[in-house]
Amino acid sequence: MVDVAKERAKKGTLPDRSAWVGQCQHRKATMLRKTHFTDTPIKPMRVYEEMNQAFGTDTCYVSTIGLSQIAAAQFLHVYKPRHWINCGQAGPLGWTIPAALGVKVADPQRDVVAISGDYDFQFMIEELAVGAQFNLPYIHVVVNNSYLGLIRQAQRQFDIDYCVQLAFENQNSPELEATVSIT
Ligand SMILES: Cc1ncc(C[n+]2csc(CCOP(=O)(O)OP(=O)(O)O)c2C)c(N)n1
Ligand SMILES: [Mg+2]
Repeated sequence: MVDVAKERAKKGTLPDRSAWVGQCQHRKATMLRKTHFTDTPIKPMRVYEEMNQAFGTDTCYVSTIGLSQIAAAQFLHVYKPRHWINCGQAGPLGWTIPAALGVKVADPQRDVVAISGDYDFQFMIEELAVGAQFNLPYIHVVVNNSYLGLIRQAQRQFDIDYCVQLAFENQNSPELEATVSIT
């Protein structure tokens, strides 16, 4: 595709999209959404604000699917190519932990930060032990809303609330540390 585009540019037949690019850049610079909420419990937007402050411009984010991933794609600042590792936005739950470990193996110098919803995180939680066994350090941020949030949202908005249970009491990190010996 790039080759074809280059050829067309040479011939002068490539459409000029610079006005559209300019509009997008203007919207990005002026229409950022509010993140500075001070509510308790913490609002997800505030999580991303804190992440943007805590993690540097070299950070490589890994995520899979869910409200947490969709919001991450919109709120997190990614500064380099191939530093937003994602399986096509609608991926298989559980992918995040093994994918983060894979990125770390492929490039041990990378600062890897994974971001999951609570359900994605627990889907293949046993992989944390693999990370510990092979000494693959990375940071995992879990946005825990005790819900399959993306599915619950569809239930409520599209009137398909057929009493399918999507809320669940789940793990929290002190219990995890005790169970899998990971900090
Ligand atoms: C293996 C698999 N099963 C089901 C789904 C459908 N699905 C997409 S998001 C989601 C809920 C995710 O919940 P959570 O990880 O807690 O994220 P949240 O939306 O709450 O942020 C489900 C069940 C999927 N993508 N992959
Ligand atoms: Mg959730």
